[in-house]
Amino acid sequence: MRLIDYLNSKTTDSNLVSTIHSIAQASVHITFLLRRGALAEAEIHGEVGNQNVQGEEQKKLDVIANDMLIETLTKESHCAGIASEELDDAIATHPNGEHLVLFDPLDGSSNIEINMSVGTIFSILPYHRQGEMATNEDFLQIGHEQLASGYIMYGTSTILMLTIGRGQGVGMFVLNPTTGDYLLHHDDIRITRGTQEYAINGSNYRHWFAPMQKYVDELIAGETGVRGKNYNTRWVAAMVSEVNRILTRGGVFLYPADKRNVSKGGKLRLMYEANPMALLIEEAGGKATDTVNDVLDIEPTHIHQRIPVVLGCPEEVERVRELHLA
Ligand code: FDP
Repeated sequence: MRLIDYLNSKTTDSNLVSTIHSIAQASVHITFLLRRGALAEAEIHGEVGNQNVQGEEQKKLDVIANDMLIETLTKESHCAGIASEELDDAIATHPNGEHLVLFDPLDGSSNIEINMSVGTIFSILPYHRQGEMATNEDFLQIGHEQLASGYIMYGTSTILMLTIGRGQGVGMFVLNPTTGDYLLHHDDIRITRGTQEYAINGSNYRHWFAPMQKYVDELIAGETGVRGKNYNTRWVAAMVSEVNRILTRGGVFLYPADKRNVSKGGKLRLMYEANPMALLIEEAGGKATDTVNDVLDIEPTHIHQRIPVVLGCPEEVERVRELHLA
C-alpha cells in the first residue's frame, strides 16, 4: 500500500494528508542527495563554518536538507509556519494554513562523515490563528497536541516511521528508490516487552546524577543484580537509529541531563526531537519521560528547549522514573 492510500484509509483530514505528503516528498530528495555519498563529497560534505542556534558546527548537508524541507513546505498551502533546529526563529509561510511543522532536518549529522545512518525528525501541530502570520509562540504547544509525527531514517534503505496519533498506531514505510514511493512495510508497530537492550552514552557516567548512575549500575550488574537478567548496550549516536531499533525490536534509549548541561535543560530538543519520538513510542505501546513527567505533557517555553529523554520499553522507563522519584 502506498503512503497516500494508507493515510487516506486512516484519516479524512485531507489537509493533514497533504502536509505529511510534502514532508515525505522532501525526504525523497534528501535520500537521493545522501545516496550520492562520496561522489558528492567534494561539493556537499564539510562544514560551512556557521554555527547553528545550539552552538554546534553545521555540516553542509544539514543546511541542504534544511533548505529542501523549507522549500517544499513553503509551497504547501496547509503549512502556516516552519520551525527547524537550523533556524533561530520560526518562518511564517501561509497565514491560512492549518498546520505548523517542526523538524530536525538531519539528526545525528556527525554520522555522515563515517557513512552511518542519519535521519529527519518531524512534528506537525495545529495552527490556531488563521489569517495572521505565525510566530514562535504559536509553536509552544504540548506534545499531546501533535496531529502527526515521524522520522525518516536514511540507512541501508530509507524508512519512514509515522503516526497520526489518537490511537491510530505507527506505520512503517520503505522507500522504493525506483519510483520514489513510500510503501507500507508494517502496520501497527508494537514495542516488544521485556527488553535486554539499552542505549546510552556511557562515557558520560561520571557527569550523571545518582539515580541515572544507579539505573545503569543495575543493568550492568545483569543477572547477579536486582534486575535478574543480562543487558546489552547499543549506541549508534543518532537518535533516529536508536528509536528505529526500539520500535523494531525493543529496548530503551536514554539521554539524561547531567551536571554539565542541567542548566540548559539537557541535550535533546523537546519540540522537534523528544515530542515527535514520544508520540511514536506511545502509539507503539511504549513510554517517554524526562525522568519524572511524561514528555507529551511538558509545557514548552521555547522552540529550542532542551530536556532529558528516556523512552522505549515501559518497564524500563518506569524503573528510571521510580529511581528519580525515590
Ligand atoms: P547529533 O548531536 O549528532 O545531532 O540530536 C542530538 C544527537 O545527535 C542524537 O541524535 C544522538 O542520540 C546524540 O545527539 C548523540 O550524542 P553523543 O554525542 O553523546 O553520542
